[in-house]
Amino acid sequence: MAKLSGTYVPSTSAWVREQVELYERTEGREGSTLRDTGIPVVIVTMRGAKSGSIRKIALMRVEHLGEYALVASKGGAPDNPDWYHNLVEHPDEVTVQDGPAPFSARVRLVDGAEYDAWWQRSVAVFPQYETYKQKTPRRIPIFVATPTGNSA
Ligand code: F42
Repeated sequence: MAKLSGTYVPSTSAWVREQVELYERTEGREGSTLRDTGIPVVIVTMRGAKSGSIRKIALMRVEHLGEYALVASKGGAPDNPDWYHNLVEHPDEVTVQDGPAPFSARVRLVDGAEYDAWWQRSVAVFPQYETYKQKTPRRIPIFVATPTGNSA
């Protein structure tokens, strides 16, 4: 099972912290959807850009041919989520959990036609992303997480 070393500092957002905890404790049997929408989520673990601590978030599960889109929507807020900076700073220190155990991944920001393709896939999973897009002048960044194969 892939694991990042360091001190875990939970999100300051209670509903997220609790979902992460439930998902991990039950190996994805519980806490695996966004509230009662029935839409699946994944758990992303990363290294903090400033603290160097271990940070965890839940994101909508947007998977295609083994890769995952990590959509930095933050509900259409004017600013990027804090975790955006973590992935920019430490793209190789990421795990994704989509089921019983996390796997190591490398993330990259996507642009151009690749961005458009992943945006379509993301909206197909979670149409609310389109509403978020209308809410903010910010272009919502998308990282793509590619498994690195060492699920140690
Ligand atoms: N958020 C999305 O953006 N997209 C989604 O698709 C999504 C789906 C989703 C599904 C279920 C669920 O429970 C939550 C979901 N969320 C989704 C919310 C997501 O999990 C995050 O909570 C949200 O995107 C906000 O992320 P955030 O990183 O801004 O979290 C804040 C609340 C936070 O915890 N801030 C911490 C704090 O102390 O204020 C700092 C976190 C951090 O990473 N700090 C870095 C560090 O070094 O430790 C520094 C970061 C920097 O600014 O350099």
